[in-house]
Amino acid sequence: PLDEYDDCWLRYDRVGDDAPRESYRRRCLHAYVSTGAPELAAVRDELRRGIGGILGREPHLWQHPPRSVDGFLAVGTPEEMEVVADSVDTDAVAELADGGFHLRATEWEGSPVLVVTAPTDRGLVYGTFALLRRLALGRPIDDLDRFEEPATPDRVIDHWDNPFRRSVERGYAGPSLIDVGELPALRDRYEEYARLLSSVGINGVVLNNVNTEIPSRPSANAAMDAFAGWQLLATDRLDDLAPLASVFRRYGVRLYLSVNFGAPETLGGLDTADPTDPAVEEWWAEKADEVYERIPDFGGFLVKADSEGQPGPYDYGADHVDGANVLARALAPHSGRVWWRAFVYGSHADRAVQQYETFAPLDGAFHDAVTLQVKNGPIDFQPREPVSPVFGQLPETDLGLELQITGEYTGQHVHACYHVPMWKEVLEFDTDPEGVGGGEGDGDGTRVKDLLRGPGSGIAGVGAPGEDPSWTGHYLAQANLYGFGRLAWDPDLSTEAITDEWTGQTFGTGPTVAEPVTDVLHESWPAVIDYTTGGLGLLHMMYNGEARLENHYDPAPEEWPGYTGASADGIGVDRNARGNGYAQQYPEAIAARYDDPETCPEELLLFFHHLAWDRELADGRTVVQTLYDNCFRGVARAERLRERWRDLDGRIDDRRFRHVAERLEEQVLQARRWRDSLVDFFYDHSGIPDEDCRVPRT
Ligand code: GCW
Repeated sequence: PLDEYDDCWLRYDRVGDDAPRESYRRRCLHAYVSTGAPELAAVRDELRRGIGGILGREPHLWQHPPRSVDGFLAVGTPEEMEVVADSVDTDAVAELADGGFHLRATEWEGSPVLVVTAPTDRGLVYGTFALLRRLALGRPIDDLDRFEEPATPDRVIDHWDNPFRRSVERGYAGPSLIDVGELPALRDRYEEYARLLSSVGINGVVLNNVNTEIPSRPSANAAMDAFAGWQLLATDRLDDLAPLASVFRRYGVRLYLSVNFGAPETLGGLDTADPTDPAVEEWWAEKADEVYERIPDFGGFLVKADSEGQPGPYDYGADHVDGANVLARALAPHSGRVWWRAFVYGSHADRAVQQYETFAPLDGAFHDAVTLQVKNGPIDFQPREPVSPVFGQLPETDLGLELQITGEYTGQHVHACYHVPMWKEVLEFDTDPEGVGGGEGDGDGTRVKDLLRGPGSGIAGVGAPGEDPSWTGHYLAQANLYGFGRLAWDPDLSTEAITDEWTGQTFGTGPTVAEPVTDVLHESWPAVIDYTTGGLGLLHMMYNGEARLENHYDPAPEEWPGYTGASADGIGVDRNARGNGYAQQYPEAIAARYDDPETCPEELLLFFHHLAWDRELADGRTVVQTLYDNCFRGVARAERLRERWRDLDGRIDDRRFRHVAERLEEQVLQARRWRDSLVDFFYDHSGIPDEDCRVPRT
């Protein structure tokens, strides 16, 4: 039925003959699960659903080791369960990071046993999901001996949901998934959502938009606007959140809130929110106490300050350290954290330069409980950007990488666009190729992923899910939610490995299904880059429009001349030594590479350089010809996505087949619109026709 939520990658379809079903049955149809914390109830439920689906029979659950049967599954900590303690290296288990787990197939009193263990209850949940993933993918279990732990402590999803009107900024899957206005009443889907998040290792949810008030936006319904996100910190609202926090807690997921920096005034009635004022300090400390009385495992506050109309320390003559630290001092006694966003711009002609300039001088001054949350690129979630120079250059600051799961600039879930390869590019970026910071050098210094491993660091992913039964609007966009979690857990995973996992669990492991799905995913990002940017590092040619919820979709290359630098003599922006010096914000080796058009990677060329239209690139084609060719290539790629998907007709369920097929049809039309708009724009400025006579268009 249409109102039922899609199971996404937790379908647990019956595995086929090619899976080692006999050993699955032997080791999983009887399960001895510890009865400890609330998380263990989640483990039992998941085993029923998972094993029940995969093997067609629910496991028998035991409260003690089942000696009468030939093989069983044991889930618990070594302290609680003797079977476990007997079967594993308990010291190695004790050393695992929070969330880490150990899976081991062995024998106990002569019978086969499969152990899922961990030092914490959260780890048992992750271990259970990891085991079920293996089974769903038909992978062997008889030699299992695997230790896993998350690479980064906090793996958080940031909702940009506006309570209580339930709109989602940059959301393309209907209204808010969580109806905060209806709390404390709960809906079944909250638990389903917690399962999805936990199954990929996400351990935090920020409930509301970082825009906690939208003061400048006139609304037809002023009464609704009055209920902006800043009100969630009100005492009675906090009461309402506690039951929701309990649902998430069963799955090891903590709640966070975006807070408004002006809250001491707007909510507390003080006459200032100046972070250096003792009354303000006290207000935040008391507020934090109130939160933790109700939600003992609360994650912390996320703050967008001094950015796009949100209040911040600058309003009081203070700086970002003052601002972040006053909140940190309030949260630290409860082990909570402040995620302070670096997305601050407005005082420079080119916003790319501002974040590094603002935050580099503050390195070392932030409280230990502050995580500086930095978008992957210096502009704003464009289809492709260089990695922000903040990464690698604030050694004394805990960093959180902010990625966008939702497709604000990548087709808004009408278009398919798989973000995992883009995120891999970011995570693998070497911030210190010469090893100046003590790394190994020669292209193997400190990668972005290495910066996110320590305590206090983390990864945040913006949005995607909504009330739509598909969760994400486009079924293929589920792959981005999945991939985000998996990469946050283990950034060393390859794109291919993640695609295999997602595709196998979501559509099935057989090649006739897995190969077309994989091809579509893998070709989608290159397609979107080509037709929305021309593939040489241009960006933000999207229509801005009036309504925030609708913009950034259509092509409008003329709208933001500052981003393209298009003129009669050439195109691109001199973010280099001849221009605004952005390239020079990077360490020397990187700066040198970007500063010279000969060594600058072609896919970023026009991000860093304003070049003549007829300048020749490495393969002998001119800049403008390459732009034309890439735009046409983008449409050809979009058409291939559509064709390849057709191979799945009759091989997957009709509902998902048709839903995606329709969107790919639309994607082709939109790709052509984009191409036409871009090539016209390039031609209008350059006056140079296409060598293949496609432009000017007739
Ligand atoms: O790019 C902008 C988005 C805004 C968003 C902002 C931010 C939440 O278009 O919708 O506001 O980034 O990240 O703060």
